[in-house]
Amino acid sequence: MQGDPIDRAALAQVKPGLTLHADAALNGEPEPAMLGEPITPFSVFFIRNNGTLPEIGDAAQWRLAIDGEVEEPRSWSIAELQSHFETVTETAVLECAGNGRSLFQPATDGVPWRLGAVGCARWTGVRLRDVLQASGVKPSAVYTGHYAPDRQIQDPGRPALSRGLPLAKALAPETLLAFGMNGETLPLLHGGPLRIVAPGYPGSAWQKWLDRVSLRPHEHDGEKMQGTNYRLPIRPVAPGEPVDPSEFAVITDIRVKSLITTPAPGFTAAIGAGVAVRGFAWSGAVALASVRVSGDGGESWVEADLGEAEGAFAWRAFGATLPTPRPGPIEIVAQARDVAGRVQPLEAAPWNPRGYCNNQAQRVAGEVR
Ligand SMILES: Nc1nc2c(c(=O)[nH]1)N[C@H]1C(S)=C(S)[C@@H](COP(=O)(O)O)O[C@H]1N2
Ligand SMILES: [Mo]
Repeated sequence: MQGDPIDRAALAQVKPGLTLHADAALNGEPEPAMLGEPITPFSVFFIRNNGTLPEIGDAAQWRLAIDGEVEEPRSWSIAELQSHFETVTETAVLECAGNGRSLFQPATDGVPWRLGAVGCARWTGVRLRDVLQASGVKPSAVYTGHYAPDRQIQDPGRPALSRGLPLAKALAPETLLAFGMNGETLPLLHGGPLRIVAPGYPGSAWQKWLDRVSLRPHEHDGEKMQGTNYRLPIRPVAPGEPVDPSEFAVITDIRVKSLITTPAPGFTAAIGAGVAVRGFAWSGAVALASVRVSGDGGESWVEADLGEAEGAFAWRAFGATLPTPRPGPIEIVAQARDVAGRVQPLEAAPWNPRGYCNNQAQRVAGEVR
């Protein structure tokens, strides 16, 4: 696959169940029911591209440049990264900031993601911190800028995406330059040979096909760091309200959230048998605390059992059995809470012009009979 620009038909071969969105770039997501594994396999992991898929060629020739506000600019092959720095594996949720966008009213611009633009994988690489420190971080550095060869489909002269991280996140021990995913070589579709892994940050910060990190003396000003791109209003805005781009700030930590993977919408449950609810919950910098589940649309609640986390940035399985005493419609809701007490909104999450960070509680309707 490496080196061949993949088309929609080829994507359907390697990720057969994904629903592809109708734009020119390759964007696809699974149904929640396909995400029942604690470690999301490649075959069902969502894929999000702002532009073309680059032609990568021989991964052995790949080089990562480190420059900008450093004492000594350097460049590394993957093999050199592996031999100079400690290799670590971090299990972490990758969620697109636009996941859940299609639930916003009124609708916003952007890929109309439902709930499947999220997965949890084991990412293997070296710490970005170690590689930056090998070049000597200047006191003037405050942000990283990430670069990759993919281009905008309408304008091949422009990078598809160039985003960055605040220096503290770039130097955090969990932030990786990853060349492995789920115990295998990082696939081209997920940014191989090299990508940023920024656990707790939205997917846009996880630059794929990374060939350069430049330390910046100010917030990175690359494509998709400005205007309304991957930014949220700094004040509450009414749904549909136009907001001046000066009133936006870059999205950092993702919000507490849960995904019901079973039952699926339209399920039936037998009277008296109960219905088993299962899924995963996660949050960003602030740890997940608990998940509660309702079988009456949020009137009454049952505390869910929580599984162990495979590290601070992995998602955690939750499960509960809800009673089904009477026949009729049933609506399941799950609501996660973080240790700071923040919860998923039961109704709409704060509307914003580009439809980011929708962590409203998922509802799954079925019938008892
Ligand atoms: N070079 C590059 N990196 C990128 C993107 C992109 O378009 N180009 N999209 C970003 C966004 S918005 C997301 S959500 C994740 C998706 O990662 P995945 O395709 O491996 O699931 O990649 C990020 N990294
Ligand atoms: Mo994204």
